[in-house]
Amino acid sequence: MNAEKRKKISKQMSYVLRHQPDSVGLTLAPGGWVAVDKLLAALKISRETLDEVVATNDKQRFEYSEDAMQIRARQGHSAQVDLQYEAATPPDLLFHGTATRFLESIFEKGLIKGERHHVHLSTDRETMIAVGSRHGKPVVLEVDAKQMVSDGSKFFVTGNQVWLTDHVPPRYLRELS
Ligand code: HQG
Repeated sequence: MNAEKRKKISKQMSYVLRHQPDSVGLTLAPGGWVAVDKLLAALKISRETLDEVVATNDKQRFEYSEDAMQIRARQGHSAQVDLQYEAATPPDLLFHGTATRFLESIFEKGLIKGERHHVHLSTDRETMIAVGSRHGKPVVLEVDAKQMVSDGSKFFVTGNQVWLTDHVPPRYLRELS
């Protein structure tokens, strides 16, 4: 399968597993899980194809259950589902990539999750530049996760090292030059 074909299937999977499972007659079980055989039937692809897309996905967006009978998106959902993340203690500093055009609003309201379940943060500045570039001229914000934890914020980490939280108030944010 070529990279273009893999990307197309990955996008379909993101749509179904994060946003609109009902568009193909599926529902997400707690944790965001869907039976693999149902997803294969819905997307009309083989298990071999699915395995290849999951294994080669640039951001490791999807994961199988331990018995490999179920699959889910690791994060990024807007569909209503209890994702059952377990709280974890983040590193002292995290980063968020965004576009310069959002900064004024971000320093007014903080980082908000919008349609998604959480605000997405990372330990990796480089990745965050790429994430910000999706929206315009990229800029990276430093998040004082240590202070947030001591002030009572909860964090979650996904299997591909994306850190999630509910809201980052402006006082914990600093623009990196
Ligand atoms: C911004 C990708 C104005 C926020 C990435 C972002 C990520 C505000 C945009 C994942 C704001 C939302 C998520 C405020 C936040 N005022 N703008 N108060 N607070 N924003 O796509 O973080 O490829 O929903 O900075 O790798 O860009 O999909 O979130 O620019 O992990 O797997 O509003 O999506 O992963 O955009 O990206 P998004 P995001 P995937």
